[in-house]
Amino acid sequence: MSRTSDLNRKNETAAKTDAGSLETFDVAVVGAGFSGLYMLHKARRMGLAAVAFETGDDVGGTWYWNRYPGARCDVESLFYSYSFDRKLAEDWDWTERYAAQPEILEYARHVCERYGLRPFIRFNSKISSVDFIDTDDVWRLETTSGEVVLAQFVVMATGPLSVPKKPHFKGEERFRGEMYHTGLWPHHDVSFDGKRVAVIGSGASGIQAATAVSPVAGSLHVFQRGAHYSIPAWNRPLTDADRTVFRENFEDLMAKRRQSFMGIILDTNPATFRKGCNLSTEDRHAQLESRWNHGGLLFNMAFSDTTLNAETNFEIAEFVRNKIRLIVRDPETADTLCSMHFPIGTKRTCVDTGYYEIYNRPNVHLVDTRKTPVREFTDDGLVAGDREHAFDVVIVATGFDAMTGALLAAGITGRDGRKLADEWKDGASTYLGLAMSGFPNLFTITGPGSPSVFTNMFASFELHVEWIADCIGYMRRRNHRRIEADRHAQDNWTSGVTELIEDTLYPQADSWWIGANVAGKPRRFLAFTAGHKDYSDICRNVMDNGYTGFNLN
Ligand code: N01
Repeated sequence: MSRTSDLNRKNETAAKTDAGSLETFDVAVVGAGFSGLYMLHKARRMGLAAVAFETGDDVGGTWYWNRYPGARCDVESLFYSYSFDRKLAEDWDWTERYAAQPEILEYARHVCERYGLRPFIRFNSKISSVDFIDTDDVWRLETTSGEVVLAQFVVMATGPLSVPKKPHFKGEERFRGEMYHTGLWPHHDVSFDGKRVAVIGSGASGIQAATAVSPVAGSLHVFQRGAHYSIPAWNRPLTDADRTVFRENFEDLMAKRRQSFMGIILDTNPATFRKGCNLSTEDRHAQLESRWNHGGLLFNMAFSDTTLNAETNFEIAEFVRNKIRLIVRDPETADTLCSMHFPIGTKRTCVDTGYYEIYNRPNVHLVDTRKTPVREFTDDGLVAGDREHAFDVVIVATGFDAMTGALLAAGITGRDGRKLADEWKDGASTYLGLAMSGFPNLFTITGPGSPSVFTNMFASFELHVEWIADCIGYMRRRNHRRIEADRHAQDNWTSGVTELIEDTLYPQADSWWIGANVAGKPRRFLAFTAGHKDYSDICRNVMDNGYTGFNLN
């Protein structure tokens, strides 16, 4: 749409606003995943007129869309939960150490019903434009079906991993079998029984899907472009005793989560959390062995210099490669699984439930697409290198346009006709990952420049929701109509986020954290890496000092 017709439409809306003909809210929340649900609940508890828009026909966000076989969380369920209501924790029984997607989706539904949120969510409502009307200090939101509402505040709860990245493979239209992206998995049952199955991609989604499908598929080919590091989850059922200990210590544990580096409780006491380079080889090995046996994401936190010191990092990576070689019997397959091209921890480490073990099954094959790239699809399958493979089902697990994809897709235009897409053409820039200069009264939950995907998302988004709610409350009490990030504060924040990784190993990886997985996306690190606690302290200071770095009118 041209700038002139944009302005005409806005003027028309302004006139309608005067006439009071459009529904008007205090707060419009975009997205009804876990962060959107909490934002909606919080706003309603404050007595605000709030509404949420959700593309899907149910709540759950990422857990609504990513319903592929094997999907489960990589943060322990007890902590991958809300902390704002002890009674909610008392009434909900997680069944496994790492919950599977159906249970997590059920938790989202339970929360939605428990707090009576469903009537305030508009389902099947994808937001296509979000425009600021300067004259009225109000946002105009429009859905793809033409519904229009106005809101004083907009909260983008669109999630950092919600826009699937699906490459177009030459000839894929010809393929007569079934093809599904993990991030857009269908709602009907997909059978793999005895079928010839391919998985393209070996990040967290590909690893989980391949593991789940391997025992039932007739044959499974995993097409691996880049090898990823994966650590065992050692998933197990939770016992009554686990849940009782958690509930009895709920406040203390959740306070520790808030004070932690990753939103996951971790011993960062300098006496025990030490640099690997200061330890003996034996001590390093003992520490790694103990972390491996504990499993999960905390493996990378064995030492405080994992992503700072190349030698420490190499030793950790070698430890993982040696474990893979012990598990996988075929040496050539093990070599391919060990051919990582980046330091461990500089792409999100995967957490698995028997992934490497699947390669000992006779029906499972690994194809190294660095040697034999996927060239094209055929009627019956695909050609990799010179070889044609026939498949009944192809699972595409090629990731997401992370952190910025959903925000840009919402078509956000701020004051003076500024388009977010133009503002971010050289890379995303925010203040605190929460707000942007030129976009008054619009907040981004776990936006680029916040710890977000570097942490347990529940800890991250609870912090943001509570900060946003406090800010709106503050504005109401003081009769402020507008809050907007100061340009200078935003520039400083964005360069600070970049500086944090300058002396680290992160720039060595072509990760989605840095935007490298999407062709043409500006390469800029998209998360704050100094930890959840430091970040929370900064946000609190900003608030306690009357919203420093923001302009309030
Ligand atoms: O995506 P990815 P994901 N041709 O980008 C390959 C979260 N998550 O959906 O490594 C062939 O990590 C690509 O190859 P390479 C979690 O934060 C969490 O798996 O770029 N291959 C890679 O192997 C995670 O980090 C859970 O060389 C292509 C894979 O596809 C994030 O989501 C579960 C290709 C993409 O890996 C993303 O994970 C699942 C192409 N054209 C996801 N393009 C939990 O456990 C890409 N690839 C909670």
